[in-house]
Order: sequence, then structure tokens, then C-alpha cells
Amino acid sequence: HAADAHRTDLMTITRFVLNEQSKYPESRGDFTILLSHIVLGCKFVCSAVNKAGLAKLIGLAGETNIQGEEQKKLDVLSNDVFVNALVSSGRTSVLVSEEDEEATFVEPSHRGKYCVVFDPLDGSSNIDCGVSIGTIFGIYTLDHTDEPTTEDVLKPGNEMVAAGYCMYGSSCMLVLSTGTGVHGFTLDPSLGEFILTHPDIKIPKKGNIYSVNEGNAQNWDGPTTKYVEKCKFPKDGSPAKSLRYVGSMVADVHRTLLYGGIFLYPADKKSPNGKLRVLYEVFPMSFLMEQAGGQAFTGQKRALDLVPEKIHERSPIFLGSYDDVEEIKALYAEDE
Ligand code: AHM
Ligand code: MG
Repeated sequence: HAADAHRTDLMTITRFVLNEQSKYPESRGDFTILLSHIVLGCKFVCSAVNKAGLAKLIGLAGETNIQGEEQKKLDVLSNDVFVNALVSSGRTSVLVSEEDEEATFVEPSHRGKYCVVFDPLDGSSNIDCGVSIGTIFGIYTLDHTDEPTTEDVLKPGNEMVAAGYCMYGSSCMLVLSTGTGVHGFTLDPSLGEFILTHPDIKIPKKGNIYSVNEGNAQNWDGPTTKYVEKCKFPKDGSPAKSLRYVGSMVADVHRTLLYGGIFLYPADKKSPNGKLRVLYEVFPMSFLMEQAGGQAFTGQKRALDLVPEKIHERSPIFLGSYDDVEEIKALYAEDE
């Protein structure tokens, strides 16, 4: 029976990616190995996040743990775990993390053909109150055998070979695209495995939710202001949109992907380039949105066509359902 097969024939993320990669005759399992190290990092952070409250209590007894080491903050801990996992995979050459000002260049003995850009624990303002947070990552291939440089990651998002995020929420979910659609895997804690639960996610063509930090409204530009006004007071007889804003990009984008709608982090007078980082926030989420049938726009162009000049560069971003992003594109076009 189909139902029995489901329970006894588990599609783990490793099996899924092995299947996908076997379509490429030149594939030698490197990507699968890299991904399994990313998955390890996600499982570690998931367990750390779930124990975070407890670690705090222990911390209160004194700032050091029983080994006499100072307790590391969750975001620093997560970064250390990902950097170690990625380096030890033997499949990476350049790493860019939100937590580290400089890129990490892997030593020759451990080098491999991939470059990984990531935010190990995004949504820092939500860590201490138990609201969903996540890890975001994007993967490029190294296209030469010379000494790696930051130029190897200062490439447009459309050159990424894979992108994904892991959300540490009411369940732990990993959402991944290797360029053939978007697939969601849920961590089965009893198995310690991510199991395919959301195959081929497609974002609704139009949504009824908008997601933005409206506290910044006084500093917005014309098109963003007009768009949000339209969400609240539509003049074409359509119903007003609902507002949802967690303040964790992973949670807000995840909801947008599943329910449809639009997520905005626009430019404002105080932050002319917005807040979110091109390499490890804007690009991976834009990659996933396009793969799911949605769009991602910067206010000027397709987000994935940006060519970053610095590893921690920022950009405004509008992403979500195809039709909703079309509307904001029209407002920016009118404004020119
Ligand atoms: P962080 O990297 O410091 O955690 O900031 C990124 C977060 C995103 O997850 C979220 O979309 C955004 O910042 C929220 O910003 P704001 O609090 O300005 O609305
Ligand atoms: Mg971040």
C-alpha cells in the first residue's frame, strides 16, 4: 500500500539528493557529501536552539560551564559548528559567514570545488524569546584551480548551484533547491533524519499577505509607500491584505513560500541599501522564490542579477508571489 510504503520507504534528504545528482554523469558525490555536512550543522543548531533556554539557566549560575569554559552565545556557537563542518567536508574552498568579517579560505589539504555563503543563525532579535530563527545558505562552484579569492563568491545569484534554509520552528524544516524546483524536508527527531515532506513547493501565483517592518514607514521611498497603502486600502475592490511579520527572514519567507504573498525589506532614508545582505540572505531566498515560481526584485532589477562588490553588501528586496511582485515592479517603473 502507498501508505505503508510511505512509512517504510523513507525519502531522506541524502537519498533525494543522490537521486537528483545521479542524473549528471560527471557527478562523483561531492555535492551530496557537502550537503550532508550542512545538514549536520543544521541538526546541531536545531538541538542547541531547543536547549537554549536551559543553557541560559545554567549560565545564570555563573557565566562559565562545568568545564570552566565561558558559555558561547548561540550565534557564535552556530557559526563555529558550520565553519568546522564545511571545512572538514573537504569539499569547500571559500566560506563567507555573516558572523565573520573576512572570508575563510580553506587550507589546500582540505580544499574542494564548492564555495558556501551562509548566515548560521538569522533572526538574532528572536533568539532570546523562543521565536523561530533559521540558517540560510547558498552554494557556488569554483571554476578554476588557482588560489581561491573573494572574487569566487562575488558572483551574481543566478550562478548559484544550490540554495536553502533551515527553520528552527515548531518543527525543524530544511528547504532546498539545486535548481530543479524547491523541496522541503522535516527533521524526524527520533531518526535524526530530514524526510521529504514537501516535494516540489510552488508559491501561489497571488497571495493575500504582506510582510514588512512597518515601523520604518516614515523613511520609505514613494513606490514602497504606495504599495503598502494599496495592500491596506485597495482601490480596485479587492480585499485588503493581511499583515504578518515575524522579524526572522527565514520564518517570513517560509510562510510566504507556502501561503503566498510578498515579503519586503525596502530601502529607507536611514538604510539606503535596506538591511538584508546580498550574498547569504537576498540571493538564497531569491533563488528559492524563482524556483518555486515566484519573483525577487531589488527595486531596480531582478535580485539574482545583482553582482555584489563586497561580501557583506546589502540590498533592498521584494520577493514572493509572481503577481504581487509584478505590482511592486510596476510602481518602481512608474517612479523612474
Ligand atoms: P540579523 O542577521 O541581525 O538577525 O538580521 C536579519 C533579520 C532578518 O531575519 C529579518 O528579516 C530582519 O532582520 C528584520 O529586521 P527588522 O528588525 O529591522 O525588521
Ligand atoms: Mg542575518
